[in-house]
Formats: sequence, C-alpha cells, structure tokens
Amino acid sequence: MTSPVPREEAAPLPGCPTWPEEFATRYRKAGYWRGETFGQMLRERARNHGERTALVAGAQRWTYRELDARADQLAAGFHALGIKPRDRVVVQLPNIGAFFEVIFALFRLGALPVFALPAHRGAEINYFCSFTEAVAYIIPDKHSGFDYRTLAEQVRGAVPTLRHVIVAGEAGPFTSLSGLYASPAELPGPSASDVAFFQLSGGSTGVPKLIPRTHDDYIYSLRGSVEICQLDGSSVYLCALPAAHNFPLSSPGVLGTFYAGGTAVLALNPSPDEAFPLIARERVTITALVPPLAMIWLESAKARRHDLSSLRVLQVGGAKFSAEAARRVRPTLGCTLQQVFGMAEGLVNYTRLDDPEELIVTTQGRPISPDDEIRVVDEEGNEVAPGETGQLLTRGPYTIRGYYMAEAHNARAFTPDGFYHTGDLVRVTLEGYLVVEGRAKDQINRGGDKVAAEEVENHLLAHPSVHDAAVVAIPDPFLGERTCAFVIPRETPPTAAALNAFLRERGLAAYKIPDRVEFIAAFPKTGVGKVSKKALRETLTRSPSKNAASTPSR
Ligand code: OOB
Repeated sequence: MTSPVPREEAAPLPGCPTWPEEFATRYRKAGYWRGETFGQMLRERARNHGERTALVAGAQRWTYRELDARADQLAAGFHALGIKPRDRVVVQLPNIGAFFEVIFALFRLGALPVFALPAHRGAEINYFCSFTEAVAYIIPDKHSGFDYRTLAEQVRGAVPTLRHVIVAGEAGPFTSLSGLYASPAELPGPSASDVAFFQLSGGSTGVPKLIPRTHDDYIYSLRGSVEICQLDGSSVYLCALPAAHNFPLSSPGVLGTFYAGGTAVLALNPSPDEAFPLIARERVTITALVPPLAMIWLESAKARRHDLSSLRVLQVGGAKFSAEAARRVRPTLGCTLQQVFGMAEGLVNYTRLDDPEELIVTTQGRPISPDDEIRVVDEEGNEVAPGETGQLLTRGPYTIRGYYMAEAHNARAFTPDGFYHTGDLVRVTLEGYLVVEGRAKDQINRGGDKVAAEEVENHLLAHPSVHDAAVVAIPDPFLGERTCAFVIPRETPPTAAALNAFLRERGLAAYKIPDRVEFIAAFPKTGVGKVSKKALRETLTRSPSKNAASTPSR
C-alpha cells in the first residue's frame, strides 16, 4: 500500500486567493486546521476499523479497507495515465460507488476534482473543462436516460487540454475506469493546506465560478458537522441528493460519515420509491433533502409502507423550508428535523438536534464554528440594528477568500478585509440563529437548484430573434421559485417553445431552462435606468395569466 506522505509545502495554486498568514496561524492554533489530508483520513479509518462497511451503492458494499485499497489502485492508474498533482479533472458522476473511489484516488494524487453535477450538459461542461484546462473528464456511460459519452465526444473535440475521457461502465471509444486499477505505487501526496478540489458556485454571474477548498478547511467543516449532527461509527447516512453537491458531500454528508467511521448509502435518485426501501433495509439514521423533496417524502410517508423507524434526523436545506412543512416532520416521520443553511463557498449553519422545536422549525440554524464571523449590513455596508434584516457577510476558517481565477469578480464578491458577500438577506434572532428572509443576488433558487439569471440571459441573447432578455424568479408553491424569462423580441418573435429548444441545443442544463417565457415590448426601468426586475416580477403577480405567449411549464 502507498502511504500518502505529504509533499513538501508547495506554493499556493496560482489564481486561488488564500487566507492571510495571520488568519491561517489563528485557525491552526485553535485546532481547526490540523494538517490532515483526505488521503490520510481514509487511510486512518481503514487502519482503525477496516472491516466496517464504508459505502453501500447498488449491489456494491465496500469496507473501509476495500475503499482505501481501491483508491490506492486507481491513484496508481491515474498516475500511469500521466495525471499529475494539481491537474484538474472534471468529475461528473451520479451516486455510484465509483464517485468515491475516484475522488479519493484524485485526492491521494493531489489532482483536483472539479465537481460537476449530473444535470450539467454541454454548455456547463465545456466551460468547466476549458476554464480549468482540465486534462481528464470522468463520466458514467449512461444515467437517467442520458448518454454521457455523446457529450464527452463533443467536449473532447472542443477542449484541447483534455487528454482523457474516463468512463465508469461501457467505455465505447474512451478509457474504461475498470481497466485502470494498478498496483499501488509510492506517490507523494498533497499537503493539507493545498486546494483539494473545486466546488461550483450557484452564482449570479454569466458563468459559474469555481470554489477552491483546501484539505484543512474542508476537513474542519466535516469535523464540526459530525459533532453537531452527532455522527459516530454506528451512523448510517443516506445520500439521496447528488453527491457532488456540498450539502450531501460534507454537511456532514458522505465525507462526514467517513470522517465518523459510519456507513454511507447511495441512492441513485431521491424518490421515496428508491429511498424508503433503502432506509428500511440499511437502517438509515440520517439523510438530507431539499424542501420540495422533503414535501414529497412527507406525503409518501403517510402510507407507512416501509419501516422508517431507524431515521433519527432529517436534514432540510439548500432553499428555505416553510415553517408549516417543517412542523410536519416530527409527527410524520418520527424524527428530528435539522435545518441547514449552507453554501459551497463555506459557511454552514445548523439547527442543533436538541434545540427547542420552535427554533428548529422557524430558523435556519447557527454557524458551525465559534470563529465564523457574521455581519448583517445594509446597502451601504453598515451593520443593521440587532434583529433587523440585512445582507449577510461572512468570514471564517472554512469560508473561501476568493474564487478561482476571478480577480475582478472577487473584488466585488469579497470585502477588502475578506468577508464574503453571500447575497442572502437574513436576520439574527436573540438566540443568535439566522433566519433567511430573502435574497439580494440575481439568482433563482429553484427548489435548491441555483440558476444565475445572467447566465440564462446570455444564452437567450444569442438567439437571433431576441433583442433583450431579463430572467426573474416567480413564486411557486412546490419549488419555492421557478424561472420566468421576459423577452423583447426583434421583428419576427420566436415562440416560447422555440426559445427553450434553442437553450437546450446550446447545452444548457434542464433545470436552467425557463419555466415560463413572457414577451414584452420594453422593460420597466429603475430610477437610474437599469432594468427593474422587481417591477417585472410585479407584472406577473398583478396579472398571472394575462399573456397568451407564456409557457406555464416545460
Ligand atoms: C447549498 O449550497 P449552494 O452553494 O448550492 O447554495 C447556497 C445558497 C445560499 O447562499 C442561499 O441562498 C441558499 O443557497 N440556501 C438557503 C438555505 N440553504 C441554502 N436558503 C434558505 N434556506 C436554507 N436553508 O445550498 C448548501 C450547502 C451546504 C449545506 C446546505 C446547503
């Protein structure tokens, strides 16, 4: 077996802003950053409880020893392909066992996974591969009726740096993951202060931003989450949301479960039909959902066809969970609700398991760390009075200091003293808990899926019959919000259906395709002459079905 010995401390990765030395020293002294890498963490668990089940995925059941050995063998295989430390590798895998052996293999090598979501298509994947100059792209053969090899064919043609497409399953013309297991070799691992991977920002800009997370900072967020969620070796975590997302990955998610030495169970999709039998069979103790799914589970659970009695905690986050729905969790599922308000950039807030029920159902929790700094400010950046609503700024031991290669954007998204502008409107209760009251960023939160208005607008503007476009959120009882595109057409107006087909052809992920398209002659303007999205939203609430050209759904 290789021993993941850290390399000499290397210079920071170019384009990745990091914590000033003064903060790094403080976070190390406080014991938050302990100099441990992901490769070492898995090795340690394999040594201490190698025969415990780490991962259950379909018919696969891997012990910690097996997962550790598979990661070593794949690391050797990736190395033999010429993948080097700090090479970027776009990983787009669904909830299958390969996801975790692949990422731990990359962690061991010090190569950097870029976590794409299974829902991403050509527009997003081309961008991630070309922007990060990725050397490899790792995919399943097919998933949810989509053949990722077709997408890879096109991406490989478009991105010159991409040397390898690696497929979990039938590889076709590409490299098969199953052919890569090689005899483990002694490989120098990364050091804990190195970037470990890139998460994607939900974003509000034209293209998604990349979030560099280090071993030190991310493992600290795992340790904090494990403690708050009371995970231990007997915990069984069901990963029903896409594993690449920060919530099921690390809050505490699958990686937190590994940290605690528990068992992670992967569901290929989050429907009750798939998840409930898994909960019953594996005696799942904790899982995480976005609000619309939580609502579906609450409905389905009434039928009581499956034994869900092992479930102790249902986490809900990613978007605001209404207090009415929140109140139904305990009576319906017989478990504690935990609200989770987090972001891939860092800060994660949790209600605590023993909090009074009222706090659990009406707030989005409080931060993991005593060193998470919270500021709630008005539009001028001045702190608001206690209990008032304002924009949330944050800084801390696991919140990034800047996006990857985004200097101009970073100057706006971070204050000069390093606070991240979350774009969320919050208030802080007397108990110090955060309540999310709304959003200042130009984003649609579609049931936890984040859609940056500007990104969709840019794609719409590429249509020859579109003169201008503005994308806004419209309230929706199920998803919380849906997307509405207001379009000013040129002489020959396109149909809504043609516009959506055009966006799909451009390779935009399905969740970003507008739910509704409204044609309009001119945009209402604000006092300073900007498009008033507020006024656009109001035209919809005033006359919801006035416009015959609207498409109520996809
Ligand atoms: C999680 O991460 P992201 O990066 O997909 O999205 C972050 C944004 C937040 O800034 C906020 O606008 C929204 O999602 N959000 C919530 C929320 N949780 C996230 N808004 C209201 N209530 C909540 N409970 O979504 C994420 C990352 C880690 C853990 C949990 C969620």
